[in-house]
Amino acid sequence: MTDRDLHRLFDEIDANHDGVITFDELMNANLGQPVDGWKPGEKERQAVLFFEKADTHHDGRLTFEEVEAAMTGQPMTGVPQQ
Ligand SMILES: [Ca+2]
Repeated sequence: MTDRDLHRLFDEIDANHDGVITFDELMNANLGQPVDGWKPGEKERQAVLFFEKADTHHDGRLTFEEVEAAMTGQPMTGVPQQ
């Protein structure tokens, strides 16, 4: 994923375009193809895991920098990509 892809993804998830992603925005985002084999509730579980991992400020919101660090710091597992 390039930096440009990441910005596009961030904008897509940031539904109200205030520059931060809330958990609700993450949950409501259409993250593309469902992942094969995900059980009901798996998206929620993965979203919680991703949010907890990415929210290094622990303020309940994800900035672009937090998302970037989470996405590039280690390979994404489970969260579907475009
Ligand atoms: Ca937002």
